[in-house]
Amino acid sequence: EKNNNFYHNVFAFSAPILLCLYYFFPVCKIEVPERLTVSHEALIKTGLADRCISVPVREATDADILLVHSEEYLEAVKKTPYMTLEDLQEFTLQYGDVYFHPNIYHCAKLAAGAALQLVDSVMTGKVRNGMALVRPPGHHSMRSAASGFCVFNNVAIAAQYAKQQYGVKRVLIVDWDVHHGQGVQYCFEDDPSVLYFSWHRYEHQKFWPQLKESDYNSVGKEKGAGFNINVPWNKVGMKNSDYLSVFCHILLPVAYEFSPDLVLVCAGFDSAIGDPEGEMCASPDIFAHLTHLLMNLAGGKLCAVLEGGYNLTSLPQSVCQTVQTLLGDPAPRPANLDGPCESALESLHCVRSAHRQYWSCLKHMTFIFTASSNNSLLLSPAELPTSDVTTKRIKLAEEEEDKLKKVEEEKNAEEEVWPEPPKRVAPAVRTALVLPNDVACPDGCKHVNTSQVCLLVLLQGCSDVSGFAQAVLGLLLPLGYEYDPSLVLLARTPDSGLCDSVWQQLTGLLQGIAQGHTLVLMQVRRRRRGGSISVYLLLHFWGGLDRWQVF
Ligand code: Q6P
Ligand code: ZN
Repeated sequence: EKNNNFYHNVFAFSAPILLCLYYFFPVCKIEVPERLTVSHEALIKTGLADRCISVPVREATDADILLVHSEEYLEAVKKTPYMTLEDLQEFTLQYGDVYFHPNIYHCAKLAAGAALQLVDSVMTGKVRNGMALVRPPGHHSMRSAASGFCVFNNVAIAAQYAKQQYGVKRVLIVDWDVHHGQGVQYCFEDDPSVLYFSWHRYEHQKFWPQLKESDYNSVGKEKGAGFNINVPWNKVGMKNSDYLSVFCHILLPVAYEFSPDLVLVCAGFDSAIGDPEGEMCASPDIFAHLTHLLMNLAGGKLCAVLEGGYNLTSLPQSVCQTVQTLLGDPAPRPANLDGPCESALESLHCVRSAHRQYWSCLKHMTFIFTASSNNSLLLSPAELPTSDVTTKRIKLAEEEEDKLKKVEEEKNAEEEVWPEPPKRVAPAVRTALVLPNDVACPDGCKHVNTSQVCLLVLLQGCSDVSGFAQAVLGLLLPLGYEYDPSLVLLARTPDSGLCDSVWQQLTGLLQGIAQGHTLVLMQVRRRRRGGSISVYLLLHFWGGLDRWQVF
């Protein structure tokens, strides 16, 4: 069968043993094979699977696994297929929130091997990017310990492998799973060649795995100081705006300054709405935007590897949003964005403060940051909470709130509902180029004949990284997202002061807005007077559109 490999770790469980294991380890009852089957079925049903190349899976070798794990641990896991149920139970009990099935060693080798096959495919240029749907997940497992459903650290192994096999100098790992991948953090804490970013439900250390080192002040050690970024969520119910704020004001500026050669994503979808672990409120289509925003880094080399995600409705929806974006389809218009909530704003501020000594893009705090009160994705300095005062006060207030919340939760234990993400459409021709009649059309572009070329100049230069971070990531992008236009109009003149790479990033990033409806106007010759009149005419001409964004 075509997807034989894919199903290896789906069908391998035999029911009686599985039942026994669940009986002994009830916390693991959400990590079910259906997570993969429903995700795969959704990819087939939406036609997305057909548009992907299927990469065969292999088992990770001992050498691969030893890139991250100790020999003792590997040898111990190797014995698990031969253990009696009793021995398995005992073996499992030395770790937290994990179970060992007799077949899990085999599956874990396939899961790590799948991530490596994906890295190979991307690094050799066989594919531009991709996603590996695997079980068991990996980001909690440590050098010598299993943890949180994880046996081998798939993504950490993939990062080490990319460095070793392809001489990759800098790897960015983005962990959008709702749990902290402490295994990844420990692995690269003192390594400046791997930048690890994780946001996670934390609730002031009350949420699993309840580690002090999951907080924002764990920034990495020694040479790796500044290369570990933790964004703790101290409340549940975080929404799309909170996620986008953290991307715009923390992750993206730092990622651009870091300038990775490869992006790996610990793609857990327990950070989506409806998930019993995360209890967050972000809609599945937010993953289209998170993916899009990362696809402009590392020349588009991105490997996403499944981690968590336990709601069997929002998981497949989120997987589809991610894969469809990887395939290049424009992201859907994000609905109802406003600013981050107060708790997210506090986390944001703490993280930026902890990291400003390491990243020049975070040094200028001047105009960024606002006012949760005016509810904007744009942040300004005026109403920043001061962290020492707030932490204690907030903690106290939260304990009270928690009590109330418990009562409320018990009252409405109903299932959460959210609208299914609307069908995303992509025009068959992605880009049209309108050229003066005497200019030859480059390969890959469709020539549209027209007699008129309009012109618009609005953006003035920012060619250094921190200027870019401030102007584009901290200002334009949040502004664009919040305004939610139906068309983005970009203009470039020879004297704009923008170098090609900045221009390329700019156009790429802004295509996440307005469903990718982007109109770029480039001036070839020097500007003549009357440019603004053409702009006016153009805007008038498209007056039927409801909203505009002009950059
Ligand atoms: C959660 C363990 C927590 C009990 C508290 C890569 C994926 C994951 C695993 C979460 C383990 N139990 N309610 O692992 O991060 O989603
Ligand atoms: Zn998780």
